Amino acid sequence: MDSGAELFDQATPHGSQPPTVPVFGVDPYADDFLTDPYADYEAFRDAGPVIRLSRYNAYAVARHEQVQAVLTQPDIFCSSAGIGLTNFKKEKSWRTPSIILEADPPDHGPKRRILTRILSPAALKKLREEFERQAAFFVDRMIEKGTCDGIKDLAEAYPLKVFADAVGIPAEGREHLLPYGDLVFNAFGPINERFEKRMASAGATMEWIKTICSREALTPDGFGSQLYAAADAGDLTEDEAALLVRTMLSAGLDTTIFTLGNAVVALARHPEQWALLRDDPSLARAALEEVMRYESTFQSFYRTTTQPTELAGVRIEAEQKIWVGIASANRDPRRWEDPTRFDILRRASGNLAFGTGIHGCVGQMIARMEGEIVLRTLAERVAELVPAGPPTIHFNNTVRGFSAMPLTVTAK
Ligand code: OVM
Repeated sequence: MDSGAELFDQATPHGSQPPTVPVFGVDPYADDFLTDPYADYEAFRDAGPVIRLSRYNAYAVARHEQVQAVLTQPDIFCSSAGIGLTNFKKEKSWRTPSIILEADPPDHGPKRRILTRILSPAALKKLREEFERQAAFFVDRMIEKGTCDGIKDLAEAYPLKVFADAVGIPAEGREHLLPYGDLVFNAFGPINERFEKRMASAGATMEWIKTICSREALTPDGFGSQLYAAADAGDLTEDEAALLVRTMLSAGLDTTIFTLGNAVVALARHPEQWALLRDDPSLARAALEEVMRYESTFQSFYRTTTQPTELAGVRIEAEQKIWVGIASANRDPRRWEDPTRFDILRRASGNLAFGTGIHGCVGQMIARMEGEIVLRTLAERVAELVPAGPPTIHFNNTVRGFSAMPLTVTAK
């Protein structure tokens, strides 16, 4: 792929020396880019601390240092103009904006605190035993089958059972959750043909999501009902409670599903790393962290400048979209030793897969709990975990993952 940079002179209002911003014409949402984005990310990082993506009229940061800098200055690099390419201040979004993800202070904090409380360590502790039981069930079923699909039989099946149960969604209609998540994450890129095609067949899915976020649709004991309890306590309006149920369903499935899938694919492709985990299941937590660094599910999104600013010596005007390459930051050799190596023994913490700053993933504890339990259960129960065919990539503008991974598994 040709992703060579050209140079872009910055305007010089006061005759000072203009830094040049490298310009890339490549489409980071094209199938061939998404199939293997990592060489292009390297070119982005090597060209400079701030570059331009001319096709989308956006700036971009691909190095760990600048990604972190953007995410920790939410007053300058805001979320309320949307975290995709659509600028909510100028164009209408495909759905009502999220009241947490796509909000800035002071609106953001109170909503964030409610989710933090519902997803607290004490709340998660009550779920752990059931999450472990379900992991054992799905892993044992894979072993019984012998030849199975690591994506359908485990990575998709597990969160669709345990997380949807935890939110309090009925079993019926859960097949809409993945197509809905697919729309949400496609919309964090451009509204391109990939988005439009899937939106065109999503009528029933959009309807189902709307009804399932209502008070009446939810079981009495789940996270969803707790959001309505917050409404009853006067901390949220009824509409806000529904929108935060929608947030849980938007943010809590595709993310964990693709991450579990990326873990299975990475372990199946690196038998020596699988052997390390199998021989010491207590490495599950570290293995999950390395999967998130090595093959970050949420690859990229945007921030929008609220004012003229300077980043790494580069002047950026107000109202500019900035592509934030978190998956690229997680492979930046300026931050990681031998970043292209999948190594579950490395210290992968400090990776930006969950973001960082005020919008850092509020669900990261339940996500880590799911991931750790699944990887530990695999390590405890499975001896051989061997590819029975190549994985099939699932193309999405923003999340990276697979739709199939044929496997042969044997009992330990
Ligand atoms: C939301 C939302 C949707 C997708 C992801 C996310 C990663 C949040 O609707 O609030 O966080």
